Amino acid sequence: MRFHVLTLFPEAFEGPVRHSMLGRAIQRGLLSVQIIDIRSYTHDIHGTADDYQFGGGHGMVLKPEPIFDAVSDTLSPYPTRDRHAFPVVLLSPQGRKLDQQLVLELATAPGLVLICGHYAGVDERVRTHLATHDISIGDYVLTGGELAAMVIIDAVSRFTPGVVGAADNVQEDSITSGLLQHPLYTRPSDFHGMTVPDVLLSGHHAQIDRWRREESLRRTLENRPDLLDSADLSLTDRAFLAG
Ligand code: 6GU
Repeated sequence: MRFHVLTLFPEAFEGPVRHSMLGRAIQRGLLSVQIIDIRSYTHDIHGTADDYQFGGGHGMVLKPEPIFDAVSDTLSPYPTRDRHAFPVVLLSPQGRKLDQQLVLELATAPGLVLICGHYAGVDERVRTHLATHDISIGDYVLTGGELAAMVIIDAVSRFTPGVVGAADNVQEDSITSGLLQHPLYTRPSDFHGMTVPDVLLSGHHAQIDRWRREESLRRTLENRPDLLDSADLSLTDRAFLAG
């Protein structure tokens, strides 16, 4: 998977993307993350990437030309067929809210172009004539699209074969299966009087599976009842939730 990020703040990506699991995947050649400074596509000596908005009002708007030129340059090395399959994602609070289904959809592409918005916003022609997707990561406002781009890079990378190990099987993600994950414990079994539930130490696998299922159901009901509508629930699950 190849990520190409257009940003006014290239420094923001120096640490985060190269650390940990993603850093190792980059070193192993499974992923690449190219950071493109939008300002390097400006033509005046001040590197002006933004301008006043037509119609008046507070806040500067990112100009279209540097962004169109940067995307065009970014895609030019790819064969025409791949260029058409390449999502060009605008990150903005006006976009469709990211969820695991959209992550999976993006993960099927050969790569992604991620455009980080800033200031009051981006010239609308970027959204209507350049971007194929407009994505928000949630109902809150960030100062820019950089953190949102990193969220997408992280979530999409998990679906690139080899990035996460078998132990972190992406098909078994609790969110993919529709329920929140059950509680996890490791040693010691008694930590300053905070003990591990007996059933987990019992060796009774059927009882352990039932306990985990019920804890998942309890947690989902408490924190994300909306997920229960589309979860695959057995009659036993329904009885537990009703009780
Ligand atoms: Cl993609 N950008 C900004 N600026 N704020 C956001 C967002 C994106 N997603 C949620 N809030």
